[in-house]
Amino acid sequence: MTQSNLGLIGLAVMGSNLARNFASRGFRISVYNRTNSKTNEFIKNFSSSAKKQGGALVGASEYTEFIQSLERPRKIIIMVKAGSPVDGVIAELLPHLEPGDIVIDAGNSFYKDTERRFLELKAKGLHFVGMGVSGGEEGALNGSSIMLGGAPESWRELQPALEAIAAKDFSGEPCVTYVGPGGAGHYVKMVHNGIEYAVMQMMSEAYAFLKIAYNLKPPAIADIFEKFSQGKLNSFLFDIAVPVLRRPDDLTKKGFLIDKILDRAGSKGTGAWASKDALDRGISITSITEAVYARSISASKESRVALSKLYKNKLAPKKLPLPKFIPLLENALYAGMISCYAQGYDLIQKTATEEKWDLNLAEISRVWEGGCIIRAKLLNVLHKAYQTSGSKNSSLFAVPGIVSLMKKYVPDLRAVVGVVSASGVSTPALATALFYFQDATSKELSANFIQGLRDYFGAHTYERTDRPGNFHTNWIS
Ligand code: NBP
Repeated sequence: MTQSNLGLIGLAVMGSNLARNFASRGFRISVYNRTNSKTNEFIKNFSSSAKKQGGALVGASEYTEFIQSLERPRKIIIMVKAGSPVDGVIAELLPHLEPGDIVIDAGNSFYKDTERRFLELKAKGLHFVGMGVSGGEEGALNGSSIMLGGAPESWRELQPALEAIAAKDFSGEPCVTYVGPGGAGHYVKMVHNGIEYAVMQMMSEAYAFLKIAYNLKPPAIADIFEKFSQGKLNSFLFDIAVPVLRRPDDLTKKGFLIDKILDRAGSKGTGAWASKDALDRGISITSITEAVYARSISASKESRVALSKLYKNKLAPKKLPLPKFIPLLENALYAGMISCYAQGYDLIQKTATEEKWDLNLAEISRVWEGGCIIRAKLLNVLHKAYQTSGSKNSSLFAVPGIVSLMKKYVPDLRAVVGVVSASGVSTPALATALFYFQDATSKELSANFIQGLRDYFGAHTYERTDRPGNFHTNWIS
């Protein structure tokens, strides 16, 4: 019997598209799903096209059959709901596996779960890989951005197959990389998702201001965003913003769909994971966390509506003529997004140091150039800036190519935050992007004042600027 190159468990949106992607690149892949009818349906729908593309999809209704169909060492991708289902699948697989087999969790698992699973399987002579995959349904089918964590030998074993299915970066290279051991791949994917939250929040702040202060209708905002996407803000998210804003409401046949969508944002929690982890590690990722909070406050629609009746007096919009404001906004978003990447990269660096991961921020920027939700021209700028500087892990604000950009665009970020705030529209992500930049690049902050207060009420001591040591003052005498 011809054996399959790979196995995949979980035939929902991501798993089925990933399996089709492998098959379309000539791989033979066995698939299994808990609910067997989905496996049968999948094979019925896609096996003949897979064959035409030079690959093969093989359905299995039981684990024994599934395992026996795989070549050794077995490479098994799990693409099921994150959390306990992953542990459940691993437990079911274990009796069938042999030392050297590789189990790959390609879902959005929390990196600490990945670290635990890595160690548990290592103790049994098995390899466990935590693989961050970004790009949603379309990416899974046509090419995602892939961040792999695990043992280097697992990477070497999987590299050819993953390179075949990954998206391409700006130079045509596959958007897949070995990030580091254990949970490193899922960690970097978690930070990617946090950045995704912040970028979307900044875009929604720009949308809100154009809508409220300039009274622009969705297609007019779409025109502005379309121009942005043709320039330095070129990105997947600005590209898809245009059809989202232009879509008429098919249901009522009146107006635009965006105006009918309830202003309550959902989330799967990965942004909050990044924020909690940053708090634990003492790293500031304010724009990411503000984006998480913005979704939280959006969820309390009823309370917002009730309170809005008590506070009707919004400030009058103070605005510049639109043609003057648009280039400022474009520059502000650009600087804000760089600041947001700097926050995410600071978190990655701190974690890499604490966990002893040898991460490379040029390479991480590179694999985000294609396939993933945050793919953008800016990622190529960050990748090249790190590469040219030769420093793979310094603060983004210290990288020479970025210093000049921030010097050029931060004044416009400052102007936009001022104008928008004064008009009564909230800009939590953009404002904190500015504050983060200002604080991270400030010689002096106001923390001396905090230390004075802390020493007064709690004798917490303080350090002095003119001599070493810890000091306490008896403030009351
Ligand atoms: P879902 O997250 O919706 O999970 C559905 C799959 O999990 C089905 O195959 C289901 O089998 C299986 N499953 C469940 Br639920 N519990 C199971 C259990 N106890 N044992 C075995 N199988 C179980 O699928 P998805 O949207 O394709 O996402 C898969 C992973 O990829 C998730 O971790 C997700 O966060 C991540 N991800 C998703 C996207 C996206 O755009 N959707 C993007 C990037 C990453 P059944 O058919 O028998 O119910």
